[in-house]
Amino acid sequence: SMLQTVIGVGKSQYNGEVPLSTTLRDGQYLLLDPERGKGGTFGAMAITNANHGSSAGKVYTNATNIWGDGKQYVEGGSTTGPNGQTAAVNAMWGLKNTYDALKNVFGWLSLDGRDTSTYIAAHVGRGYDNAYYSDTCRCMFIGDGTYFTSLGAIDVIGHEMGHGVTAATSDLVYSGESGGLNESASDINGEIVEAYARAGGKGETFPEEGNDWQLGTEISRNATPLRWMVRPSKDGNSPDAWSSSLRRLDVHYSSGPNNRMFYFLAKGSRADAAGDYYSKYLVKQPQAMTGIGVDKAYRIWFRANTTKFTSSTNYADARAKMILAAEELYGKDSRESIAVQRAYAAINVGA
Ligand code: ASN
Ligand code: ZN
Repeated sequence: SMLQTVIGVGKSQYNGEVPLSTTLRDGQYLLLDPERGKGGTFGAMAITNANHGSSAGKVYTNATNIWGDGKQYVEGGSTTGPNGQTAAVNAMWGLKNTYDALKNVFGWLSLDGRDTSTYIAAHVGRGYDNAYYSDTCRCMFIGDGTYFTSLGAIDVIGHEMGHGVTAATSDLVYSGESGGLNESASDINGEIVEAYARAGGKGETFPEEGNDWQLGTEISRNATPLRWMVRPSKDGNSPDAWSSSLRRLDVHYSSGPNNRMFYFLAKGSRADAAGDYYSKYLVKQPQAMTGIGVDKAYRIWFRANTTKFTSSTNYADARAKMILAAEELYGKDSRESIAVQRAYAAINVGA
């Protein structure tokens, strides 16, 4: 059959009209992007329609190359095409931007760095309020949401694809301290990729601005994000600093201190009347520190997670390996490696 790559138009829910790389095959268009990934289940990066079931379903097809209607996806509602193409557009835009950010900045291809293609199945379950990565299919699933709106915001997709990168590299065990670090790796990826997309989705460095340091603000109906990176305890469950009891928490809470460490490393810390930088959970209040910038902070974190962490890495081991990664990239006793030490000290690790 004839296979041709074409640029389509996606009318997304969160990012307006976006260009999508699609495929024309036998007279119909597919949400299949042959420029991003090869092999895997569909031979290219794809979006499928789970059609409210639990399996991936088929790749989206359409008679024209205009997808979705840009409206908020409503279950059984007003969006065009099978089960709302708008949710599929959200997914494809998030996946494309995650893929491009990792490729353009790190030369990292798809989940495994070897460009094995992945996909997202949209409309999993009914009114399902979550998104997740599965290492069985090396793919992701997003729900339509009930409390949340369609779980296809860029930081959510970046988070889920981050799980795929971690699974292919350090493979941090998803419980205890390593589980918290696994979750944090995904939160960091989601946030960094979102800012990269907002800045235009091009270039070999991560932009300094554009992060809201909150996960899932766009999918929230009441502007309450899932997680706060600057002060994780705002969610009522996450600690702001490491303690010996952290390992017993749900991984979406034990991620908090490492998220905060990453924020300090990138942007610095200072006294703040609103309490965003100081916390009742801290044994020792963080000393004011100067950040090294988002780009350097993520280079150090990504190198540590993909080349140094093991499946059992805990907070203390993460600190040691982050210092090593900073030394390799920027030199021994560099400003950057000292900043890593200060950022971990600020969450009570290796002070
Ligand atoms: N969205 C969640 C996550 O990726 C799903 C889960 O709890 N596994 O962490
Ligand atoms: Zn996660």
